[in-house]
Amino acid sequence: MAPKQDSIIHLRAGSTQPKFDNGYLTVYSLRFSPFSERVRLLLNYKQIPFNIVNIHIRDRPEWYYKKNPLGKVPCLEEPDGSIVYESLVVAEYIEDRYHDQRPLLPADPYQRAVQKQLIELVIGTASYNHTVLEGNPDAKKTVEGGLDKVEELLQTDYWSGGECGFVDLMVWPWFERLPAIQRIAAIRFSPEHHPKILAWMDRMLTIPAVKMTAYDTEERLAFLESRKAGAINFDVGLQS
Ligand SMILES: N[C@@H](CCC(=O)N[C@@H](CS)C(=O)NCC(=O)O)C(=O)O
Repeated sequence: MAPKQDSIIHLRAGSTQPKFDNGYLTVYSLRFSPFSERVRLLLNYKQIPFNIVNIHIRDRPEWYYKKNPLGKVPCLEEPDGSIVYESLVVAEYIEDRYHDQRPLLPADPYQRAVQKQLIELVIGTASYNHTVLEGNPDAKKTVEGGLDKVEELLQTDYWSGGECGFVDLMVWPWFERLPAIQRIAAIRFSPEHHPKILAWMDRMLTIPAVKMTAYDTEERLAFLESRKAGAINFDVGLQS
């Protein structure tokens, strides 16, 4: 099982803002949120240490709006209190700020734009609706159709080309959860229909940062089951 980096439950309204004096970045996050996972994965990939503060997005601490006025996660805080929010803005900021630590994005503005638009294309194509968990046949059809289109789009070993790059890390969280979704919703996602996606996923799972950021499948299943049952539990597997 992957080492747990976040062991404290999601903070709610009325909670006190945690303070850290270790000089690390702080990521305000939500477990099982693909947007939050993007940021944690990139930081792990670049081997940048960080604190995690889990935020309960259905009962947010009042102080959280001072971090991100939109109230969404993820959000990144520098030790000097500077804030960056929106997952792709945060990721590009990390990439630029820590460019020497395993650079991922090309310097050329056009090539950079190409990588960023590919992220939008892949995520936009692999569309997903949570009602698939409840057996909504239209949602299931849409997810399966999206995966078929993504399979056609993938032409290289990695989305970014011959090696794992920025696009791979930014789209990974949406794919990591597919095996668990498949177990609940019986979506068609198989080596027969999606050999390229599955081979890419196998390659991704050999990358240490991907492995250490990944969730335990049983925990993810328990989270998805709680969502399906209408009693969402972000704190599956965490201590209070
Ligand atoms: N565009 C945002 C989306 C982030 C987002 O929607 N996060 C969800 C958690 S997965 C959230 O905070 N939802 C709470 C809300 O929308 O009020 C990003 O890329 O960071």
